Amino acid sequence: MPIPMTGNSSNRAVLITMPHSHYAEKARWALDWLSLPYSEEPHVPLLHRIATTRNGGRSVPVLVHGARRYIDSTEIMVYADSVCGGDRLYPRDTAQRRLVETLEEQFDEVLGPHTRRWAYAQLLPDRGLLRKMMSRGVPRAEASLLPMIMPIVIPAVRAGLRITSDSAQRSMQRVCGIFREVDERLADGRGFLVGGRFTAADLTFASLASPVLLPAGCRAAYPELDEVPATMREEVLRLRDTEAGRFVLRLFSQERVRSQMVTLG
Ligand SMILES: N[C@@H](CCC(=O)N[C@@H](CS)C(=O)NCC(=O)O)C(=O)O
Repeated sequence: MPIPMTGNSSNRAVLITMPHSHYAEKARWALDWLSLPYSEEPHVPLLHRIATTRNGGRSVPVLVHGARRYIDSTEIMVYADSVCGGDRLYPRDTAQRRLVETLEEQFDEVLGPHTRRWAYAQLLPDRGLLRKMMSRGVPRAEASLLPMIMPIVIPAVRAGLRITSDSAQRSMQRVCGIFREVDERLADGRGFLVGGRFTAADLTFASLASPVLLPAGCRAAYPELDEVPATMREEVLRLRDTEAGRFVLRLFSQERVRSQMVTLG
């Protein structure tokens, strides 16, 4: 059972995010799962850097908890697991923990960047949709600046992530490769990737696969399936219809909804 920390404001952690970030969803899911009280502080792209650099980071998510700062989603999960007693997301068993960490690293380093690049390649041309995604829950003043920020952010994302139609296609091939590996791991009928229970490996796979599956229950600000371009929709539906895709949809519908205690603010 979750061990909630006392929920007074001095104990409450702050999670700095961008609304559409899948790495932020990974950290948010971990905090929700562990029932660690926190407030979320979402920012629009570019302005997020004011909040992250002030706390010694760069990308989102960043977790601020008292005097402590965690500037990477994995650091946040490891910290949150330990502060909530340990053995919740990272098994105490050494061999299992090593496998969880190996899978998490592969999903962080390969799956996350490739799902992001492919999804951005589909969505960058639709400014209206991007604006809706990037402004969800952010301070009103930041949302009102988005029309001025987007002409800077869109080319920066294209250049920074080296997005072309070829690179997007290659990213989808890498995503399919990882989905096949997960299919194989699940082929014996197991319900979770490691040790017969939900761990950081499952949470990381589901969160970082979410941009190509747009699962119900995901708290990242994604478009609805019927809002995305037809080519994206077809690919999402095809991926949902794989073992790995069905696994992610199940994790969101069963595990993600178990604990939702965030306060936006
Ligand atoms: N290794 C980092 C990756 C986080 C990441 O790539 N975040 C992206 C959003 S999905 C970001 O903040 N990009 C903008 C930036 O780097 O300033 C983690 O796991 O937290």
